[in-house]
Amino acid sequence: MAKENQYKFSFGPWNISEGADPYGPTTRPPQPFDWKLAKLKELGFDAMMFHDDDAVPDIDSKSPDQVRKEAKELKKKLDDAGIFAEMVAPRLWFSPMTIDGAYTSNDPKARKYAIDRSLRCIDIARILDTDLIVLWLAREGTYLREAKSAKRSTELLAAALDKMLDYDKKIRIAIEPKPNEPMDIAYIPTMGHAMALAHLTNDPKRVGGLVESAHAILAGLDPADEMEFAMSFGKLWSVHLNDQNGLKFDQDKPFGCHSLRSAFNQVRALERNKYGSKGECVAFDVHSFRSTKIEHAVDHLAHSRKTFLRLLEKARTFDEATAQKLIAERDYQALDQMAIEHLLGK
Ligand code: GLO
Ligand code: MG
Repeated sequence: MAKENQYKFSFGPWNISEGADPYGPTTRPPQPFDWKLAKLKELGFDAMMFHDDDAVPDIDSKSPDQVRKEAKELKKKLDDAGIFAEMVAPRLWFSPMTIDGAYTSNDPKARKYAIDRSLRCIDIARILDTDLIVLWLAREGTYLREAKSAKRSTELLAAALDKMLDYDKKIRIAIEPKPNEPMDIAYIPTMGHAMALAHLTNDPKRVGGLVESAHAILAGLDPADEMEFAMSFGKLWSVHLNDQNGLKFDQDKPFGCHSLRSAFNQVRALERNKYGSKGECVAFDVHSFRSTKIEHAVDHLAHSRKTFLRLLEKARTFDEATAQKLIAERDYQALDQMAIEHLLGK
């Protein structure tokens, strides 16, 4: 198996989930945070991702002092386990305040709520000793075009980012684009949008991106290309590896389970651009199938990591010299077969 050297792995508490879907209830009992942290360690992961309210549950009902106190307790727990926090993300899509969007809501009180909450999230990140804030802009879109303006929404997003960048000069913000779900059409659907939005802020170099494989596929794009696009700006600050069978609901399947070839190309993109050499993590934003029994509640995470390491071996042993020769000869037919044979193995 490939050496793990520069790669550090993470997942979030929400990736050990209970199997509920819009059509049926949970199928597995919930597990406490300490159980999830112990599993993360047991599986050989290095870091955990957090929503602000994973770190401090019921955050909206707590004073800033209480939030800080609980974040410090969590930091101690992580230190004791030898695990670091990769990032913190404000969960801006649950509150009754953000029904019509957070930063782009038509209600100024909702927009203020979203910014205040994002600043609390930065407080937590500071205490957990990470400079990375992830923004999945879940409800920043509309159900109908007449309800909002894309130009005004883009300006509101840039203004919200400015507030965060000004609040703490050390944080970096990684935007996690997604084209749809829960919204019909989201305002920042692709990495191109995220990179462009950075340039409307007062500190573009501190605004980068996170590519989730499934989100790129939902946008009709190639995840490996989305990753290399962000890396050409030096701005791929995290990845959420998973898989997705075409244009359906967001499936968050185990990495490589639908398209091994696409997964191979994602790993190859990361490897050949030395992803991870500045401490970036490989995160798996995957979910168990609803049918999974509790005894197997973390298998999708172990499997995703194992598949990544197997594909890393494949990326490292890909015959680059022959590939270059075939490219020079424009024999892409042979290059295609070479990639297939390489993945099939002996
Ligand atoms: C949903 C997203 C979500 C985010 C997470 C971190 O589609 O992938 O899981 O990654 O909330 O912000
Ligand atoms: Mg994600």
